[in-house]
Amino acid sequence: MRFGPSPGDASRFVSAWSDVAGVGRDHLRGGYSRHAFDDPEMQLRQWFAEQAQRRGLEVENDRNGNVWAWWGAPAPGAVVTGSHLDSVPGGGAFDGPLGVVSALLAVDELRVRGITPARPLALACFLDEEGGRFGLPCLGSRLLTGAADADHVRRLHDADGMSLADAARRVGFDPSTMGPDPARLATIGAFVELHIEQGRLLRAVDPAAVVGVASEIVAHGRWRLTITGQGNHAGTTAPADRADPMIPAAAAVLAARRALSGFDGAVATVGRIIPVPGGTNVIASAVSLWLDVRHADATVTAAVVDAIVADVRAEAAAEGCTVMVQRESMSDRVTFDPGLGLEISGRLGVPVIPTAAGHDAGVFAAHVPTAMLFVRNPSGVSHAPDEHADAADCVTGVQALADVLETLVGDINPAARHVGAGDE
Ligand code: HGY
Ligand code: MN
Ligand code: MN
Repeated sequence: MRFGPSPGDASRFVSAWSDVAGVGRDHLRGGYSRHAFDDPEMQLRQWFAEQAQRRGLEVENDRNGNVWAWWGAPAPGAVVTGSHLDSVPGGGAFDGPLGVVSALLAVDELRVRGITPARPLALACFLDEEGGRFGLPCLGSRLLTGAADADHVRRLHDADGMSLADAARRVGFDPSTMGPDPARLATIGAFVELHIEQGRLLRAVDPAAVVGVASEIVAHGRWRLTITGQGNHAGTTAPADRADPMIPAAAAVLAARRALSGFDGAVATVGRIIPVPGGTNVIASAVSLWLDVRHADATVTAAVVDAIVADVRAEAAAEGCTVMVQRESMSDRVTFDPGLGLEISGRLGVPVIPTAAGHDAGVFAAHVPTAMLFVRNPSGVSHAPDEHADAADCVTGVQALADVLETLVGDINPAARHVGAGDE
């Protein structure tokens, strides 16, 4: 089997990529802002459905806002591949869409190879993987597998106060259908997600490796801290008369970094902080901030959060403020199917690496044999406009995905295969 780009593949990738590259550009933040059920994400869903239909795939929306495209009638043992179309605010182009575009092109590659799958093959785009709009990541895969409560999800709201249910209805999706989908889950025989690598581990393990296979995802979660003080005038309020929630909030930001010295391998981030009312000449009355904390071990992740919160509470008490802590999401450490991962790594001759990034594949891993393919990211930068993967590497990723899918779906009539262009 061919394993390396050919001109035909590269131009096909560049053409497909150019279709999505302009959708959802964020001219204020840079990069892309594509969020659950917003116009850019809906535009990408539409593009995906059209591309799938052009390939003769049967497109359907499931009860949880995920989109599926079937090659062959849905049936137990189906092989599923896909990712997400939404981004973080001001995110990169590749995180999510690379897995979706690669899945479409992998179907083309299988056809070039003359494969007719012996098992159903489905391409899928999952709702709100980043949690960028409603705060709960991997929303579509969590709902499908029963890892998120549908009533709680329907009540989630975005920064403008719109509920997920209303946002869904606005685009013609009935949120009342949301809930576990055991029948669909039972059809999935294996799930494979291709994703741009986030971080630079692949290069550290093998500088020549273009593709890697995921071994695990570290434990990670999100905590919202709401710090309440006393709103007041920035000029006429003496320091002794202040209960300024920004002071404990500042402590939280610094504590997130300081806490790591006590926990090897942990990371903690405050990337989002919202003062109320947010006036330049106003002492805030309240501040909401979000902690993103990750470590291979969930108990260490919890210990890091406790250490940070203890610092914040001490600072808040000194400032006359109160602190409320809400855990918004938690994902335990996930180990991907070792057999599948090693089989893929051996077949492709590529390294196996862990990741600290969450994925829908991490949700499915608890239910079905699941694997992830990473495509080299030279800078390692992700969740930022500079995120980038070279087209040639993306094409190699498509071929690797096609190799994996070919192995998993089999061929209904191998004897009838013609030698596809470039097959050796
Ligand atoms: O946040 C994450 O780890 C993933 O990129 N959604
Ligand atoms: Mn992401
Ligand atoms: Mn992603």
